Amino acid sequence: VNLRTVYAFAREMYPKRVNKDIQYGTAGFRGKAEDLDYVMYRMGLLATLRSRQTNGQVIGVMITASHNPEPDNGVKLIDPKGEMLEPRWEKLATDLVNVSDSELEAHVTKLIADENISITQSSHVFVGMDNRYHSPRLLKAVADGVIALKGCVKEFGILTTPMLHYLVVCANTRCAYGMPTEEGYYKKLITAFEDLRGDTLDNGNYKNLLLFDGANGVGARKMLQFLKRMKNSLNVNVFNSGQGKINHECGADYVKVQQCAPSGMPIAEPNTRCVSVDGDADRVMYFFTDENGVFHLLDGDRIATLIAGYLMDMVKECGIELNLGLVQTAYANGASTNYIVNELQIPVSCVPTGVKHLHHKALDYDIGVYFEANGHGTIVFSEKAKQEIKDVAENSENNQHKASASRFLKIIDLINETVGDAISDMLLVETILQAKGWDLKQWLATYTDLPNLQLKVKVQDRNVITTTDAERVCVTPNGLQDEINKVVANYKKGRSFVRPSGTEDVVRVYAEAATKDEADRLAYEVGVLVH
Ligand code: NG1
Ligand code: ZN
Repeated sequence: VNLRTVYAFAREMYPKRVNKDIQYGTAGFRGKAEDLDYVMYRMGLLATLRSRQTNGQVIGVMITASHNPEPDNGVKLIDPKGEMLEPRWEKLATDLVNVSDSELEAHVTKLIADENISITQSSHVFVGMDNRYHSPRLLKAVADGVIALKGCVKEFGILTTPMLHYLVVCANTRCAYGMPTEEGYYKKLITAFEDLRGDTLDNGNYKNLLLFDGANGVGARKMLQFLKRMKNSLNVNVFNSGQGKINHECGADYVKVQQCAPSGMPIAEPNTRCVSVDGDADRVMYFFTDENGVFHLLDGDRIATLIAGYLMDMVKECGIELNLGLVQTAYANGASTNYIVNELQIPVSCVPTGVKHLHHKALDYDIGVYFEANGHGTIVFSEKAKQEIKDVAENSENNQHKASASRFLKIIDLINETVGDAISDMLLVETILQAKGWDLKQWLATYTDLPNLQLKVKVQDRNVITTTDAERVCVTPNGLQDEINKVVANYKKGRSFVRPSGTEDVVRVYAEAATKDEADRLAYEVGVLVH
């Protein structure tokens, strides 16, 4: 590798025009698309080095700004096991992006030496992008970075984020998880779904009709690809399929934060099942409007409780014992946590915001279910769990156990264990609702959410706020937590916390209380304390 060429090329094609330092946050780098070319090129360099350091395993680079507005874009790296980039490398990413053009050469040389990277080791990078109009230009920048260091780059074009995670894992496990192709992904999920679904599509109150809000993002495109390959096993009407602006008044984040239906969808029959995904299809939300025109949201907490309860029953039906746990963040509605602990009697843990924390904690269980309230989550199974279920399916003399275990194996196949996957999660929810014969009203009746509100507060430096106890308690500024406690004490069922966002330059305030009015007031009062 001629390093001189790498930097001459960088300076000429991808100069760093931005002086402000940026940070590899909760979901990689995000910002205005026109400021990101040098970031992408440098992430191409970094992914190549990371691949070399992990003995040539495939590293993923996803170009997306998820639920952000159309002018934004971003980039996140995927580690060999399909997980988010290791924290130490997040720091290396931040440092690499912030050095000046003239420091770049010395910086990379030092990184190679510090990390003991063999420059002759082969290197493989998979790149995917969402459907923003500036994504192809940024994808080329990533590819140029990889090629500059003589790495191998495979461009997959438009993908959902979870598809890229799947592809990385398949490639690094020599196809044990599935075929590392887009077709392989569809085939794995569709085969499992259609086997589970059987021939009788309607069941009880469950009706085979779903309205799908694709957020004008990749989720819509890929859902249409699914439908082309499915045997009418799910009747899906796709809206916001790409004519409008990505995430504009639609998508999972809009529906969750605004607590209303997206635009771009027709007024359906009351109680029709509707679903929204976000711009890169790693989050999912269910909702419906009832006969009185009232909007109801079934969010990530509720999806988690539905899945956890169902899987717990499946474990029992297989006649085995596995420890199943649920992982949430502080944003989980208090009512959902109560329901999990008291009704489902499943252990629950709370971790800091960001999927990597949830995923990591979920691995502590035989079956770990994790979801953020915003609809991002999945289920992970230990090798032990998979083996035990397989044993029952193959060898049990109890026919009922055997049949349940076979069904369980298909459920596992339907789940994208590598990361939260809106379409895979949705197909799982559809499977469970169909099995129970439930409509959304019955699902909603399992518990009642506490009214809540999230606010964003602009401050000079959001990082003066530091937290502990899974972000539920403020450590600094001194005295802030005492003030929050005093305010919260005035509210029945009151709970509130503040933390600096990892993806936006704001402090987030969350509050819940017995009534909507009180939740709103509590949020504003705490917001004032932060200001
Ligand atoms: P920040 O900006 O750190 O709150 C947001 C979401 C996270 C996660 C990331 C990545 C909330 C409150 N926060 O993080 O859950 O999804 O974006 O997309 O929803
Ligand atoms: Zn997303």
